[in-house]
Amino acid sequence: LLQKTVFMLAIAVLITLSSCQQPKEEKRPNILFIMSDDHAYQAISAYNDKLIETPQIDRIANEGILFTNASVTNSICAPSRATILTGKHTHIHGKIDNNFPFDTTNVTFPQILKQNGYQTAMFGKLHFGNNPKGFDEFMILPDQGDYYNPDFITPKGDTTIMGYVTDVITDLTLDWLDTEREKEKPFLLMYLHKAPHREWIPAERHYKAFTQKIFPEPETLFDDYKGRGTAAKTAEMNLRKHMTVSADNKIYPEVAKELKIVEPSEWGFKVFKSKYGRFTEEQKAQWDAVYGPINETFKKDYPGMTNEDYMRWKYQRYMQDYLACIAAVDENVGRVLDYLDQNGLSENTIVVYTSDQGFYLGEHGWFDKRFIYDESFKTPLVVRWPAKIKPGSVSDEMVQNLDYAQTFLEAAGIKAPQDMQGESFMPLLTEQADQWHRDVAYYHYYEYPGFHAVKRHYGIVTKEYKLVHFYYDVDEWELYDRLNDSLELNSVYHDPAYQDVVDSLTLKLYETRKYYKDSGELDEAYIQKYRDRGLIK
Ligand code: SGN
Ligand code: CA
Repeated sequence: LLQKTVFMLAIAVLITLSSCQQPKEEKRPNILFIMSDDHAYQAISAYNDKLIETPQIDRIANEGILFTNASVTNSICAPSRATILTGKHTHIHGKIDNNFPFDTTNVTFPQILKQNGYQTAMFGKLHFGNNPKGFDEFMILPDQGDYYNPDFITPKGDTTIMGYVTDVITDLTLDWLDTEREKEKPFLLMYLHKAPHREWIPAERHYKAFTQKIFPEPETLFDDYKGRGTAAKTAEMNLRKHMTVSADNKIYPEVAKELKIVEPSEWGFKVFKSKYGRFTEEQKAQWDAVYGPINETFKKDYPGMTNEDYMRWKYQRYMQDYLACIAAVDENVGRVLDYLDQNGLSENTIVVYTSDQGFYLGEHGWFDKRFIYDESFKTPLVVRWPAKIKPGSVSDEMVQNLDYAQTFLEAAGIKAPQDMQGESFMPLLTEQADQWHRDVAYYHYYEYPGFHAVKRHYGIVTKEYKLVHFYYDVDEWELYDRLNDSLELNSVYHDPAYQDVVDSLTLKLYETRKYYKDSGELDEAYIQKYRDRGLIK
């Protein structure tokens, strides 16, 4: 008996020792990456509640961390998405604009997670011109997708689902969680909204309330661009001049024609007809019931409107529909958060809410994005991970969409490939800000000539300054003092008082371009690609 007891004791000691030497492996987190399309941080109440309340997105911020200085490396859809997936700048992964397909020989973080035992799925907008790699399951919108009764591309073929796109993408996401999720594996779920992308068509349940609201105007609605360079003056994204009264502002083409309004082109009428044409008879009736009376009022008011009145009217129409789209996004985000709670998944799931870039909500008289100026350079970012992040945290560090790949890989305990160019922001999630190093964010925009005519430019942004070089058909520099001119109304590049800043930042820009392997030769090579495509001579 004694022998047996000693033997059992020895076994017990051995087991205890070995479990001490190898601490219990931490369970790898799930990742729920929620991204909407063109959602401005100005339209999230966790950032600012003057336009809309977004209680569900705010929940992520309140129970996690809010980043006040998150940005993108190139403020346009597909390039941003390619940067998110590869952890590389656009000049490296090659998806510099929305035009040509993504090069699928690039290695993406979902592929790496999948190889390491994650279950992976993607639902919603990708906009790559080809299918995503590294996903066990996907259902994506073709190109920009449609708001009503959207088509989807799936590995098994194409399909159309009746309903409102934001609800439909959420249904697909919840259905996957409920019926496809393999409970023994961690998951990466990319839940990607089309909303609130142009032409801002809300869900029927939000038509009425939002079309009756009046929203505060931004103080730069009537910006004359005096303190800026040529690019701001020639961009084609002015609400009055470039927003279409039909497709964008929902005036029937026949009403616009009767009033002799000349659209930016016949294209506005064409887009209206194709979008309206997708509605079922019932959806048309619901639309007409609310937008019909708006058309009637507009018919009466338009002849007496000054340019200024028309600008103001356009701003209100724009905000009413744009923000109504966000109301549906917010509600649906709430459905998914509730699912996580109800299924015991919240604690160890990293939930990210962000947008593929920022957006102008009438600031500087604009809509759209593309510029390095704040509203489009910055993007919303809130992250929740109860197992690690202290609730109610706020960070003003300059994280970028470049950083997700390395952040998620680190969270999953996987070493990131050497050639990824971002920096894991895990230290910022875990109160170790001293382990975070970026003091300069690099930016490069290419899609010119193109939609909205925003000139090619690159630049660097620090917490204090922004230095920008516009090139190709101009050679202009701008410098903004971010602390003293937060609206970015006056470039001080030529102000002698800033000469030292210009000198040191020019050097910093040169070093940053070198560090990220960008260069004048590469700029020239990408211009040549535009020539090869026949987009320029
Ligand atoms: C469409 C829009 C543009 C928008 C681009 C890119 N026009 O072409 O206003 O800038 O998409 O947007 S539309 O009348 O067809 O809606 S992105 O988010 O995909 O980059
Ligand atoms: Ca976008």
